[in-house]
Amino acid sequence: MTHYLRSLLLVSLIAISASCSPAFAHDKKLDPAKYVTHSITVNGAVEKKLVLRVEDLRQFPPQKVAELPLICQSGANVGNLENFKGVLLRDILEKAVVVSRDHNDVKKTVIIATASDDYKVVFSWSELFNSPVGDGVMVFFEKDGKALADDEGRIAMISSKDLRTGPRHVKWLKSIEVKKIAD
Ligand SMILES: Nc1nc2c(c(=O)[nH]1)N[C@H]1C(S)=C(S)[C@@H](COP(=O)(O)O)O[C@H]1N2
Ligand SMILES: [Mo]
Repeated sequence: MTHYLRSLLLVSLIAISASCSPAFAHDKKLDPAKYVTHSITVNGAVEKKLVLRVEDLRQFPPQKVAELPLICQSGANVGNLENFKGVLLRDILEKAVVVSRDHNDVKKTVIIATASDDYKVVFSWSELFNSPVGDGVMVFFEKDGKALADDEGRIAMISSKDLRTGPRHVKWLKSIEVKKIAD
């Protein structure tokens, strides 16, 4: 193997092993309290903008999950989510009412979930409203009957039917934005 190939391999291995905890993640692990959110906003292409605190989330039909393994994008098991309670993202979006001027608009619409550390994940409208994935996308606020600890904030999100559940486990959830991304 050439020297070049060997360094390339080494660099890729380092990148892969660090992919679950980039350098700036240190700060989040040491001082998670400053990322904690107490409410989420629902905005963008919706008829009613919402600001939802934990008390408001409790008004939606409750969803409970007993146990869910958290699998990082790399395939590594990074723990379990146990005994948690939340509500369907679909139910929240139904309350906000996704704007749809044309019959085909929703098919070009995505939902962007953003955390206070600016971590973002997207869902398509079709994934949430027209696929089994939607049954597992939850905004959650309770674990073992208690409020979420600082390492997740008071409000977080999970897509429990994903093959790898780590990436769309959004800690410190801050906002849900609805956006039509194609004309
Ligand atoms: N807000 C926020 N949520 C996040 C992340 C992040 O950087 N910020 N990382 C994701 C990834 S890639 C994984 S595997 C899980 C677990 O991350 P941890 O190992 O940093 O706890 O959280 C997910 N949720
Ligand atoms: Mo990850």
